[in-house]
Amino acid sequence: MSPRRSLDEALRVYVITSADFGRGHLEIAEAALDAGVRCIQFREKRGTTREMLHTARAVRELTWSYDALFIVNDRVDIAYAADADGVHLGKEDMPLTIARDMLGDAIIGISVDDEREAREAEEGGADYVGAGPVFPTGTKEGLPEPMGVEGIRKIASAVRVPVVGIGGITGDNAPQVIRAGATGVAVVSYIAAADDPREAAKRLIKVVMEALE
Ligand code: TZP
Ligand code: MG
Repeated sequence: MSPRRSLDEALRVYVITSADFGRGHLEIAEAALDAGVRCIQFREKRGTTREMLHTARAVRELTWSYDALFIVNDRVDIAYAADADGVHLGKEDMPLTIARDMLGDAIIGISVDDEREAREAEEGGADYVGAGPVFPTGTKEGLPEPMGVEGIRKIASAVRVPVVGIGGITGDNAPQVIRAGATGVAVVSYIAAADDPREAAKRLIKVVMEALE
């Protein structure tokens, strides 16, 4: 399998852990991995660096045991120290070129709002782009207006790197995001706040795979 193809496949259902919904990072990651998810992002904005590193390492170990990718949100230092496969960066985080110098050939994902930003990220060497919010979401504050599936369609036709849709994605609307050209969907609350996170992840995988057929 080419590296590109295996990244595409790992990104189909991309589960982001968050401790904001009453469950811990490990519990969320384990439910998702057990359901068949192949890419976990550790997203934690609170606590000390030591605490973050401790939890990130535990999630890293778990992802290894499932042969899944492990990506750290925002923090290049934590990604490096936890031996992550990569990092996901937004506009307020380490610039892409510097992160690339620091992390070598690790996976670097960049958040983008539109086609112009997506092209810039691709030209700068991003491995994938995260595009959103696709739909309204309460999970993150200060976001621009939802881009809808049309926003995904425009971004996916502007770049060759994988496009991962994010924001308000559920088992009901994920197929539209995939059919608009996204390689995969990234979710926080659909898994972290689910009654049964494992079942939610299984459902998401199922509908995404069906939408690709
Ligand atoms: N970036 C854009 S939307 C978003 C982030 C981190 C939140 C996604 O969370 P949810 O719960 O899947 O809508
Ligand atoms: Mg960020």
